[in-house]
Amino acid sequence: MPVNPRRVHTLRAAPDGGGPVLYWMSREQRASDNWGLLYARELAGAARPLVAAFCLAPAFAGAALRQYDFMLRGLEQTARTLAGRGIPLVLLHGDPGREVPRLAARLRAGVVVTDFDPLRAKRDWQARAAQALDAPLLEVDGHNVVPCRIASYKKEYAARTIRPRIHKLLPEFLEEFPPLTPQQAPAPELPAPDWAGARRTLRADPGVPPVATPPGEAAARAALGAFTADTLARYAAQRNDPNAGATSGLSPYLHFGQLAPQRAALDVAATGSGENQAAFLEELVVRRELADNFCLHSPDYDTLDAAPDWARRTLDEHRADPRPYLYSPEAFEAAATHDPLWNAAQNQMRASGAMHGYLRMYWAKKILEWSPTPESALATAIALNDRHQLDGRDPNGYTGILWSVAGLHDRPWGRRPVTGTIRAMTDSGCRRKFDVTAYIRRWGG
Ligand code: FAD
Ligand code: FO1
Repeated sequence: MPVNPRRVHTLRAAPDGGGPVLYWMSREQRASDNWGLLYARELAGAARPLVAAFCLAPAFAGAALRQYDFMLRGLEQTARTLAGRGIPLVLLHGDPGREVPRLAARLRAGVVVTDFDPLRAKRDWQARAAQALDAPLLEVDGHNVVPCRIASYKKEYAARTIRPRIHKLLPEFLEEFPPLTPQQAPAPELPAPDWAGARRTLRADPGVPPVATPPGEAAARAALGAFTADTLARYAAQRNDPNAGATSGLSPYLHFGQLAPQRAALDVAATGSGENQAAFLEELVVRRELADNFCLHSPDYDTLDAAPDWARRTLDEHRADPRPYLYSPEAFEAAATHDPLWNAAQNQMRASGAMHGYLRMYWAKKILEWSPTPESALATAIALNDRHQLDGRDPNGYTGILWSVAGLHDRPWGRRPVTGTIRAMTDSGCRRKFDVTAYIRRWGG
């Protein structure tokens, strides 16, 4: 079954020279359920060699040892799975915008296929690669069930505006994946990945150590299986309770592309069509694809310029309001505020590389209240989220933080000091929702 051509977007048009097909793996770091890899395999057919490559950037958006360790251990597993299909994975390191065209030239690649990714750094890598390549550069959206460029051609205002567009297109795109057939043409002689050597090129802060979450495609599928079998039945009712363990925990696997969101959607949809499935698919498909839509159409996605006008106005109107508490980024990082609940959430993130979604909203909104300016609040929230969270450095993060701090995809609420009409969350509001004392006892506040 051919890959739907509407998942493919041309970044550089040029005649296909007929040489080997190069798949530049970046966002989708998996062998199965990977539309970019499947499309490259389709182009290779029976006669052309297919080569995969991953370029390790020495630094990426504040990623620390925690995130690089998780990613590289997952990539090692993916490389072994690909080798089992006769597809070599070349591990490059340095500037992807330069290293990938160099490999393409060495291989005399006839065409290069890579993953859709709306983040600025990725689009810069792709733009510079496109300039240096002779071969065509094709982008495949392997992250969204409905390709981001197809779901909408503009910045959507809210979930309610993108939802109907996505639901209308699900019958076309929420399809089963074809298997990845083994490579038929003889693969060129290529160096085996030097994982230890690549790790030595990293400039990743060892101060944020690896976490226990098991990385890789197999662990991701096991987590999905455990979710659909045990937790999904509680999802609608308990997903906002940080003590209930009622969410999937899939975000690190989705962020690093070790699991296809479409696989999660297919497996959850296969269990039925009740309120639990609907609630999960709303988050996994509508909310997540809204985040990619936002970052694709708002390249300034990590600044207040990308916030809605009403929100920027209200934050400006309240700039001079006295802050009830003021903390430096260092104090926030050290969980040294007056609020035991906020401190416990910060502790959960530092210790485990994760924070429950409901508390992420509270966590970011309090940073807005207790920072000297909205700009510094945004910078602090992004820096801490990208430094400690396994799933950070993701369109979901920039979108979630802009939603919390600057009303993105939301509407005005009752006016308050400092935060104006930005939706507020309070400790007492949390106490009405879940057992705050139990959560503080567990994570320490
Ligand atoms: P589940 O509830 O099991 O949801 C399944 C999947 O749906 C998630 O893995 C995620 O891919 C998607 N999803 C769920 N909620 C959202 C949402 N609100 N927006 C977009 N997609 C969603 N998510 C990240 O992946 N990386 C981040 O850095 C990140 N930072 C956030 C910061 C703030 C301030 C806020 C409010 C939210 C942030 N989110 C982020 C979104 C959401 O909180 C997480 O995706 C979710 O908590 C991950 O846990 P889970 O996989 O158990 O979620
Ligand atoms: N993508 C790459 O192609 N090369 C990298 O070296 C790389 C490092 C990296 C580190 C942390 C992290 O969270 C993501 C990283 N990514 C890298 C990007 C990742 O593959 C995702 O594409 C984006 O982060 C999400 O859009």
